Amino acid sequence: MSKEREPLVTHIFTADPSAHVYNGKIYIYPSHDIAHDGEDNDNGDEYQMEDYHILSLDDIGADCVDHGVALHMDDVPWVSNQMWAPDAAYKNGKYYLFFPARDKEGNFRLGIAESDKPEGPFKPHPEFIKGSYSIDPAVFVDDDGKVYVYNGGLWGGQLEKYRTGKFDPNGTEPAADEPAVGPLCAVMDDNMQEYVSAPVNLKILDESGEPIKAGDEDRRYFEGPWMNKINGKYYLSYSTGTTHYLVYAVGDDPMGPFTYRGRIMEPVIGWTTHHSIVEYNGKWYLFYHDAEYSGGINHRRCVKYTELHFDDKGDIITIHPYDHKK
Ligand code: FUB
Repeated sequence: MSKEREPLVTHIFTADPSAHVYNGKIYIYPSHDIAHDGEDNDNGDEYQMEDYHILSLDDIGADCVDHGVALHMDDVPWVSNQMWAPDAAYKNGKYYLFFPARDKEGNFRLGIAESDKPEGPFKPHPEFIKGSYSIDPAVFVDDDGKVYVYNGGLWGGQLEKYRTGKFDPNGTEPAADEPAVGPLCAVMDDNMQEYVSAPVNLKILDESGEPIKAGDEDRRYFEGPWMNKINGKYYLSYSTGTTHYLVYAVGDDPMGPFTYRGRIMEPVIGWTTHHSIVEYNGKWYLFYHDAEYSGGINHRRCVKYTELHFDDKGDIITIHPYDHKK
């Protein structure tokens, strides 16, 4: 039985879980960490992933099913390496896997692969999405059917290298007192093939309506965006990277602006923290990963889940990931 705050599976290392409910089950679209002994650095070279396994739970608490390899980088013509955090979406009777990977020039791009089944196998589009860059796609289908792709990650994810609008290999983050770089958002065309227009950086504001500054590392966007619509409000959640928090900001429109609201989860074991939030049978769950099972090896992570609670103002109650062990 899969239990709350325990690894969903341990026969492979998994991370960056994107959870969705399809056909009454919870499907989890994670990265697949490979246990190698290569370098661990700020460029993310330790995350050498090559394929995706889709996981599913028939119910909360049920045994987790690994559906095997759903897509391998050898089957994607434009990919050179590092298939990082994916997400999935259902539209027009098909399932779409969105994934980041390095192209033949070594730049991260987003690709799409399609299937008739939520667990795949997925058939990749031959090219990456034109105009896409950086990592960590999160695909949100709004009630009107419009599909938004959120993404972006600093450092290894290259987001700060596009501040001029073009890739600059020497591009850096803004100064500490300047507005932070926001996550990207683009709208997909109805056929789920291309962006309708170029991605834009979203605004995340503080309680005074001022942009969160790059030096505010407890609150500024780093990577791993996720979008939920809850009681008509758009909850954008993300990782703060260097300070290792999962946090969220709320807005009235899927393209923002968003106002910072608080912390979802305190740091987990391991450098990265990356999550998704899903409603299942009237309860909310946070899917996340940590490196507890591998003894803290950053690139040997395990996906877990725990119930998420809101207070009566709609604020998320902060989770302390290891408090249940005290
Ligand atoms: O798994 C590789 C990278 O680590 C992801 O893209 C980031 O979000 C971080 O979890």
